[in-house]
Amino acid sequence: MSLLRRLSSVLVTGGAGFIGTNFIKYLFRRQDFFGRVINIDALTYAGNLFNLKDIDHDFGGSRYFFEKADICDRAAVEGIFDKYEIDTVVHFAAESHVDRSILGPEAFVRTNIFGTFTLLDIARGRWDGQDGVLFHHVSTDEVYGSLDLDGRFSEDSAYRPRSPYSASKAASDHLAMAYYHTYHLPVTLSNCTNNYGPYQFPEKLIPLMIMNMKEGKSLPIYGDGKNVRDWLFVDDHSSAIWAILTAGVTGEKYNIGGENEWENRKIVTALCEITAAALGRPSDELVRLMTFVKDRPGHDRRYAVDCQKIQNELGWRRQVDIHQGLIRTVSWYLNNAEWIAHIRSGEYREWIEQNYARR
Ligand code: NAD
Ligand code: TDX
Repeated sequence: MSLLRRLSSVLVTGGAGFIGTNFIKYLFRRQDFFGRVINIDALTYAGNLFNLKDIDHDFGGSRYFFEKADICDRAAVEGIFDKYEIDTVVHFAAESHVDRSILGPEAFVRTNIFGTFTLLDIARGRWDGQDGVLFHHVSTDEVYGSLDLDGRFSEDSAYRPRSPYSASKAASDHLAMAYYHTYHLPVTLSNCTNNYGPYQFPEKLIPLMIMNMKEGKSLPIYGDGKNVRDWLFVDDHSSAIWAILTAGVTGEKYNIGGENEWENRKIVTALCEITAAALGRPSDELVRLMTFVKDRPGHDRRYAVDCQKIQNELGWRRQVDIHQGLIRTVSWYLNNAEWIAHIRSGEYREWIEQNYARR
């Protein structure tokens, strides 16, 4: 049996975002993680350090460090690499919302392509020939394009991105693999389906719907609502990344999926039932809020991935079933009014400035 790779000084980019936050919490919950985490985040609209108040309280200054930095800023990132002797990069930082990429693609090209290039290039320079280091690039199933009713994407499927977001992620995937093939940078890559769970910015389908239900606002369903997404609870994404970091093979890519395909209108109906039960209201009242609106331009019809490779080679399995995951998610959003108020008001930025100014 091969030994698991040890993680000592882990640079998490975009750790103040949805998946990055959940991943950092996941690492510190693990009994077999003894390393430290350096979270670098530019704190865009999607980054919220308030998410990690507990981690900062328990581990700040000893095993957890935050550095406000833009991944496109070479000098800043080089300084952080040197200061913390980074041996592992888990690269989440990105512009992540498809609708925003349609309205303003430039930020996506900048952060997702140039930012990823900058990180890869710094890792290449700093790690030149070093053993035991790893750059893990976190990506999406959207790079493969859109499916009809049948079939699933495998790791060998061709890239056919169709939105500025997925095109920018596809470019970043190609850069990561190019750094492996050309410069022998130890790289792994994962392409995951739609995540859901706590701390997701309420522009994405599931948190937006829960918050609108709570406030009695309409629930906008794009097009005919028959687009299909495969949903994975965010902690299952974290455990898959852990499996890759500790046992993945460099130069390999791994699909990660929930094997949980839902039409949008059906998942929103399920959310109406769960949220109604939690609020003690009749579900019909919430279902009536569903409103079919103009479709997203270039809206991908269906995503689904074959994730047998990570299951067979690394022994990863999804743990959270969709019904339980949705109940946990609804309950989190209904019980975290303070987080929602922060994210909406921008107050959390003041909190960051006050708290981090003292360091
Ligand atoms: P998110 O938008 O919630 O968080 C992104 C984080 O990156 C934020 O904290 C933001 O401040 C930070 N950031 C943005 N630009 C930056 C820059 N230039 N420099 C430094 N930090 C910057 O995104 P998410 O949903 O947590 O997604 C994380 C990663 O996972 C992304 O790479 C995304 O493509 C990928 N992914 C997401 C999903 C999903 O369903 N959300 C699924 C598959 C893959
Ligand atoms: O108001 C809405 N109404 C609606 O019908 C919103 C916000 C979305 N939708 C539809 C569009 C999609 O078919 O719901 C589906 C899910 O939409 P999003 O939550 O915006 O996610 P998606 O576009 O599928 O992309 C997500 O999953 C893959 C993440 O945002 C990406 O970062 C990730 O790579």
